[in-house]
Amino acid sequence: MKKRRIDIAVISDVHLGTYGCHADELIIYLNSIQPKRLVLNGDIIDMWQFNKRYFPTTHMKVLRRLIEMASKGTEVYYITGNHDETLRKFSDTSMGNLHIVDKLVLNLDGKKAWFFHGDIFDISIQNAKWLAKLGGYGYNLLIVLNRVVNWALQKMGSERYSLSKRIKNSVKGALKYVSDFEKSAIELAIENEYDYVICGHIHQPKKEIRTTKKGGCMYLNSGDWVENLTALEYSFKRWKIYQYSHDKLSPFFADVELKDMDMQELLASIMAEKMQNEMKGESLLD
Ligand SMILES: [Mn+2]
Repeated sequence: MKKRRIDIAVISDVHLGTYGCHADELIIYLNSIQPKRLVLNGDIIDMWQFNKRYFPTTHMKVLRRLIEMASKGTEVYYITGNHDETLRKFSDTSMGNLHIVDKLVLNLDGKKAWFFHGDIFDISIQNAKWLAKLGGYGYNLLIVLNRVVNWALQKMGSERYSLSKRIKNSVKGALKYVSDFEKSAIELAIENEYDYVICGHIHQPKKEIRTTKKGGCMYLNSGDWVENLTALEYSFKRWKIYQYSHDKLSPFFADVELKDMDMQELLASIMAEKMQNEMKGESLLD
């Protein structure tokens, strides 16, 4: 099967290292594409959960595949999120085609695209107005603010701010949060004259053109690989939402090596072979 050639693929909220992560499906997706640029828009590796010591082979394989893509010529941008904020120490460093950043601006066929994870809105979602005035400076300020609040919460013995918990607590609250999030991202993007604003974080895939009194902008969200199994793809000057569940070709890209790694199956086949040989040996002796 030929891999699909696309200009840009965007994924986010993979949460490697957690039970909810659909790593197998993600590997199949990554095997099916050959993007010029791959944007990992935050929460790829979930470092909040690392103390649980869960990191299966398939999750490792996702990382290997990403590195392989970078080594084969894809420009890979790892934008840090809140669950992988530990990597913010390495922001603005590059290793070959792999770049670690906090946010990214790309020129797409003459249009300005702004990529960031979106956790900057966690603490001050109501304050997009003054935030917009601060521009890029406000973004960095909010990253620090979020970090300080989380640090303080942990010091006081309570859990750090968790969006998923908040969403689970009330459906109504969650809906409001999502719409506030989208509104903040759009206002901020219009204020800064971006044509596209591309986020993750809220696990809600979306593509929508929005206008305010000040102008218009396309809002995009790549969704997640926990529940929605979605990505964003940019080719031929347009954006599309990719949905794994609608991809009829995905079975053809299942990783052979990955299947071989099913240890139980592998052990069973080794045992079966061994038993057969032993039986043959016995019958020879007879
Ligand atoms: Mn997040």
